[in-house]
Amino acid sequence: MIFQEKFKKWQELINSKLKTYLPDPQHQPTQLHLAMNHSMNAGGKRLRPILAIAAHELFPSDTDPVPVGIALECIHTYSLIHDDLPAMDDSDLRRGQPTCHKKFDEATAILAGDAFQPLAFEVLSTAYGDIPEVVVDLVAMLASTAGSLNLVGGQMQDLICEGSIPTEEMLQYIHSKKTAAMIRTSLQMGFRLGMKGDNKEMISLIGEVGESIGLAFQAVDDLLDVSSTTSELGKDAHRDNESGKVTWVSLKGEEEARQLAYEHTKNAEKLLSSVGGDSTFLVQLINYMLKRSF
Ligand code: GRG
Repeated sequence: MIFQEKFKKWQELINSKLKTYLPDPQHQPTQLHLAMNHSMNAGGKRLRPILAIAAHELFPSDTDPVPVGIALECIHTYSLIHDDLPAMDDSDLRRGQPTCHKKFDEATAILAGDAFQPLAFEVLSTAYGDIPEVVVDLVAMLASTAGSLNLVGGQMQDLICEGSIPTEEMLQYIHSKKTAAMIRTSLQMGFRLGMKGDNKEMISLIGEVGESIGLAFQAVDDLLDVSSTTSELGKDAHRDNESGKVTWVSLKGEEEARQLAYEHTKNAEKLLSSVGGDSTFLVQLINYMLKRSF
């Protein structure tokens, strides 16, 4: 199957499975559940779930990787809802739709984001309840990635640095925590499902692959922010400059940011060759992420 068809097939499967996990807006409080459905179904690319699925394909098992993808997308969507809030990025548009607080209100958006966090862990513990050692690992991986040493910490540091010029090391720290951590854990969680027993070395190696993919992804995101329009991106374009956010593009220029994205992608490919297994789809996916236009 050609890459695009396979990517679309997984996107559609994730979207249809998401419907079975999202709370029905008929349940009280309707407004909260409508808000969760609005943000989740607004049209995300589902890259993190598909990365998890691609990592599972390296050494596939009979265990379904889709619930791992759903859990990742719950944490990712919560982080986008909260990032868009007036106290953070104050954005009007996300995934081509009004942001959660614009469509509903601020309190509803905060609570919708909050509700996605336990939902992620509920999905993992119910879907893989018959393999408790796997649930324990998946929960530990996702919880640590979502926490103050990764996603939340990266976001905090990003806010602290707004309006100042961070060092290259600081910028790399922010991107590693805010963006790459979720991509790293997507690969590790998908890979974990196919692993026989505990193999810390392989998990760490696949984590390095994810770190490189994540840093490439952020550099591409920064390039798209300056070169694309709001309607192409489905979110407010030129936001980094307006909010005084320093990126690789503003720090080093577009050419260097493009080169950085390329080098991180090639490094990920190189590391992947030491992991082994069937990396065809994952290699195609990371090159698609490098060339993406939205
Ligand atoms: C609020 C705890 C907390 C964290 C927020 C996700 C995030 C951290 C900030 C969003 C702003 C941003 C540009 C982050 C870096 C790149 C990124 C995560 C982009 C969005 O991911 P995509 O392009 O989005 O995969 P879709 O909508 O396709 O899922």
